[in-house]
Amino acid sequence: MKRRKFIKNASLTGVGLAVGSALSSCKNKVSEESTSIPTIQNSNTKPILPLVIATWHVEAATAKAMEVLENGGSALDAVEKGCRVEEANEAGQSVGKGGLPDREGNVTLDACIMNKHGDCGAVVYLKDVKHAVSVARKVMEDTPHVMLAGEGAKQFALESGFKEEDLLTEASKKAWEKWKVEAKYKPIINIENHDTIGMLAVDKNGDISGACTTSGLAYKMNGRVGDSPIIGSGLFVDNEIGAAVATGLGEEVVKTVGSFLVVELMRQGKSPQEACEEAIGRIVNKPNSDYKNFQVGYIAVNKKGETGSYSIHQWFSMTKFQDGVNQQIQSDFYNKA
Ligand code: SD4
Repeated sequence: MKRRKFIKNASLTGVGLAVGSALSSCKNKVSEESTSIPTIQNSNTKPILPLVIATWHVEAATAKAMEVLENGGSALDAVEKGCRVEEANEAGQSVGKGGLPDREGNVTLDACIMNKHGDCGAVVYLKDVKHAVSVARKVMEDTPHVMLAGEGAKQFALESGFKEEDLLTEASKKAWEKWKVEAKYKPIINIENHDTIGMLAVDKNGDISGACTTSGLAYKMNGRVGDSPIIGSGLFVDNEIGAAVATGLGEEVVKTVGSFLVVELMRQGKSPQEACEEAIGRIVNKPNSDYKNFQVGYIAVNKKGETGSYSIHQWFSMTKFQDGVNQQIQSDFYNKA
């Protein structure tokens, strides 16, 4: 099992240990010998804006988003442009081009986006168009709808000028062919097939937007859609309160409407960290919860610019770009047994 190596985390104490910015690194390359730099995560002072956070180790994506924000772009532009970096990265086998296919060899993408007004757009089961997040934005901006699926989503994308291309790369095809030898399907925790990118940005005006994009679970059933494009589950933004985004086994996120729950918990006064922890608690504390066999992780930001992340199992991380530092922060987690 391929595990990522992470820096140590101290998110519960409000102190994160940082990896120096490595803008050119991609998510599969994590230095084991990182220098740690203490950073204050939560404070009562004026938020240091702009700010970007994303699920997993995606420093190139958060760097792109920050570039947009520093050039005066909106949080919405930032999350879209940031997510596109991973969608175009063929080495990442869980987002956009190069995503691992379903059991029948189809690469199908799910994505959504939400802006400061609470407007949102989503695509599900999108084939042959890699920038699902941008198609989702077009759904939000150019249609009277929130979600388009399958053939209709593709038709809309092509009519809107998106390029049609085969998303199944040689590497992903080989991985699928190897999988077919045994064709055993069960969600596996903490490996590359749980690697959706969810991104939240707060621009210099304090306005928040978010996006989420994925090829979904590797070797899923044909037609399966997860949490990532479902507003309230994979992503939720309330510009008055904050925002949250999820990764991991989508079915479990959908059952607890996870991202909406995190935002509502922040509305009740919880910090982003406390809200993420309680939302994970809702999953693991269910009677008969099978949490030992799957992973879910949340990241969140509030209006004060405080951030949090939490997962069921170890090895989930958040990338955070704030105040000139683009760093990976390992998430605290529930299952310490
Ligand atoms: C899904 N939540 O389709 C996504 C998968 C994921 O990292 O997050 N992978 O269920």
